[in-house]
Amino acid sequence: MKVALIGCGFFAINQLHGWQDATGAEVVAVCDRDPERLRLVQEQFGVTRTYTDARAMFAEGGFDTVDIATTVQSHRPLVELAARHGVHVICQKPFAQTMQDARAMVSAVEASGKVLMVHENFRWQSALRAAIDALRGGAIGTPFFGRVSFRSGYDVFSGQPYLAEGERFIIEDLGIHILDVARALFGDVRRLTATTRRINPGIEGEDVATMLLEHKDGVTCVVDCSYATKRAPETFPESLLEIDGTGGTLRLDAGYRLTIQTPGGPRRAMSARRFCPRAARPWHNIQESVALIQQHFVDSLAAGRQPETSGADNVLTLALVEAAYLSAVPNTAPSNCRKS
Ligand code: NAD
Ligand code: 89V
Repeated sequence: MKVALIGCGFFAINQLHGWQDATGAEVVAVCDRDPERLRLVQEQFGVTRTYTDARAMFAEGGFDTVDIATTVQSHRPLVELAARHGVHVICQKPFAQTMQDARAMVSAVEASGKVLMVHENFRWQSALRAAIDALRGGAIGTPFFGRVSFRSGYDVFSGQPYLAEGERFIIEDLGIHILDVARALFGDVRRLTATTRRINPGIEGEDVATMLLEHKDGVTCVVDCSYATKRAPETFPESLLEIDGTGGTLRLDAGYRLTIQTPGGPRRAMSARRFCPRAARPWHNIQESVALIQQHFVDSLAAGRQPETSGADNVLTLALVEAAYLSAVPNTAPSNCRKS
C-alpha cells in the first residue's frame, strides 16, 4: 500500500511512526500547508515527495491511500477530493463537525468504490482490546452494567492549543473516543442523557461530561470524562473499565491492570504489554493504538473486509456525540417539564 499523508502537525508524527512499523505499507508523499512542518517531517522520516497543496499531490498521484491527519474543519473537502481521485481514505477523528458532513463523506467514498476508515484508535489500545476480546469471548457471561471512565488533569492544551478555543471540547475531542470504546464493548445505543460542566475558566468549552447510555442489547453504561480531575496517580491517557456480567466481573484499573473474576474460577490479571518503546510516556498507549489501527486498515483491505471503524460505523459514534450535546444543553427539556 502506498500512502500519502495530509497534515504534518502534532499528532501526525505518531501516524508516521505507525506507518514505519506497518507491514505492507509505506508513506510515499506528505502534504502540509506549512512548509516548516513539511521540512521537519522530511528530515525525520525521509519522505522526499512533499506538497503544500493537496490538489497538486493528488494531480501527481502515485499512491492508493490517503491518510488525513488535519483538524476537523478540512476533513470534508479533503475526503471529497480523495474520493474524486479514487483512493482509499483514512480520516482522523472527530470525523465531522455535523452529521450532514459525515454522511456526505461516507456517500462520496462509497460511490468511488473505495474504503473509508475513521482513525478512531482508542479501542486499539492493547489493554482495552484485551478487555473487548474477553467480553466478546463471553469471559463474564452477558454484560449488564458498564462504566468507561477517563478522568485526568493532564495539560492537553500545551500540545493542542486549539482544544482551548472551541465552543465544544471534551465530548467532541475525547468523549468521542470513550463513547466509541463503549460501542466496541456493548454495541449500539438506544438512548443517551448527558450533563456537562466547565471547571477550567481558561478554556471555552466543557471539560467535564457524564453520560448515561442504554445500549440496544440491554447494557446500562456510564461514560464519564474529565480533564479537571487532579489526582495521583495521573492516569492520562488511560480509559478505565468496570463491567459486571451474569458470569463475573471485569475491571481495568489504573496502570492498565486487567482483572477478570468469575465465581469459583481463578482470578485472572494481566498488565498491558509494552508495544512501542519509541513513544514517550504518557503517550505510549496512544502510539501503540495508532500502529495497531493502521495495521488493521492494511490487513482489512488485504482481506477484502471493512475496517471496524469504517466511515459508516463511525457515523454512529458521532451521533452519540451530537446526542450528548443536545441532551446537555440547558432548558431543552419538554416544556411540560420546565419550571414556568
Ligand atoms: P495540528 O494543528 O497540530 O496539525 C494539523 C496540521 O494540518 C497542521 O500542520 C496544518 O498546517 C495542517 N493542515 C490543515 N489543513 C490543511 C490542508 N487543507 N492541507 C494541508 N495541510 C493542512 O493538529 P493535531 O493536534 O495534529 O490534530 C490533527 C487531528 O488529529 C485532529 O482532528 C485531532 O482531533 C486528531 N487527534 C487525534 C488523536 C488520537 O488519538 N486519535 C490525538 C490527537 C489529535
Ligand atoms: O486523542 C485525542 O484526540 C487527543 C487527546 C487524547 C489529548 O484528547 O486530543
